[in-house]
Amino acid sequence: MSISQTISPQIPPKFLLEDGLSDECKTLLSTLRKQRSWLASHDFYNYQGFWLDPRLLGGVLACQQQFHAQQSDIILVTTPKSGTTWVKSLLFFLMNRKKYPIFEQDHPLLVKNPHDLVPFLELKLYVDGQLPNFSSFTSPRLLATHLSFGSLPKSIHESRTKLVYLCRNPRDTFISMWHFTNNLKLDHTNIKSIEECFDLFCKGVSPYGPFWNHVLDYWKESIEKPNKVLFLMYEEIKAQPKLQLKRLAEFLECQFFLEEEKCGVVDEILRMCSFDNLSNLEVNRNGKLSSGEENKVFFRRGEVGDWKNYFTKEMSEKLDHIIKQKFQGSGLSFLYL
Ligand code: PAP
Repeated sequence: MSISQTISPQIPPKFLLEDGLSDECKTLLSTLRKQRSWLASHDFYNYQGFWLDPRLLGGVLACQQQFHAQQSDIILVTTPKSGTTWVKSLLFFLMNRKKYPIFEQDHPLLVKNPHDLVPFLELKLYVDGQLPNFSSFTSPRLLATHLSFGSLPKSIHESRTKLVYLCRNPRDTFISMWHFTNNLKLDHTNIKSIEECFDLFCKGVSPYGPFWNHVLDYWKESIEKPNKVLFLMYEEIKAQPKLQLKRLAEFLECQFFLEEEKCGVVDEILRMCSFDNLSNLEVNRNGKLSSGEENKVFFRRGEVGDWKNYFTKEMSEKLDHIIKQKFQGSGLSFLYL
């Protein structure tokens, strides 16, 4: 499939627009290491060890300086394209099942995209450097971020805030990221090839990359502080959705009652959040996020193993070699199919 077939013209999300970089960001950017990025229009900058689109820096700085975590906050942290949309919806159903009973016809997830209900700190709430208004959030606040462990706002480390971490095997993550980046491009004539992006990914240059540092930092933290960080993998949720949802509920101390299980609540949450169901809702077929992206760009294939349609033998070997080296001794391994 050629990438041009998958592109639809759309309004670029706010964080990709040219203007609006504060003087603080411009000064900081001038001191940071840069690398050519997946986007032809500008470079990535290395901030605190991770590669960032410069237009995200304002949001990152603002949330680092201004976000005050509450003890009851629940923050979903993910590597980009690891299934964030899916787990946001699972979290929202799970934590709000008293307020919004699962079987009701007017559940918010039927009319809103999960990204609007569980917003990203640095991409949505603090994107213009503004202090967001949290007044509509009820406790526990459900929030999300792609930030690396070391770049999280200090108050998250210092509070009892729980972190749910999600990652995905690097091959499918890369393919999903490549499609998504191409869909976000403003100038479709300047599309970078899969080979070029793969080369950058292998060098650690990807949104919020290096991929392996992001994953390893949270993995280690989840082992050291299992009550603070729950480590989830896309492939494991695919393979054993019920088990993983119950694990999530247990970690967040909101286990399912026997009565709920008997009534089919667990199965219904999984059905509602399934790729088929979510991607076919009118809001996700034709709606847009408040930040401008079309909701449908968050739903592509939703499978494990799509990498097989793109990876050559050489690509698999090269990435395997890197992953083996980076994850050696960590006890962590990925599932590819
Ligand atoms: P983000 O980082 O921009 O928030 P994220 O939701 O993490 O994106 O990743 C999108 C991927 O999750 C897509 O994968 P694909 O490109 O390989 O298809 C998307 O299809 C997949 N996805 C979205 N919703 C679901 C779901 N309900 N179940 C399984 N996969 C899903």
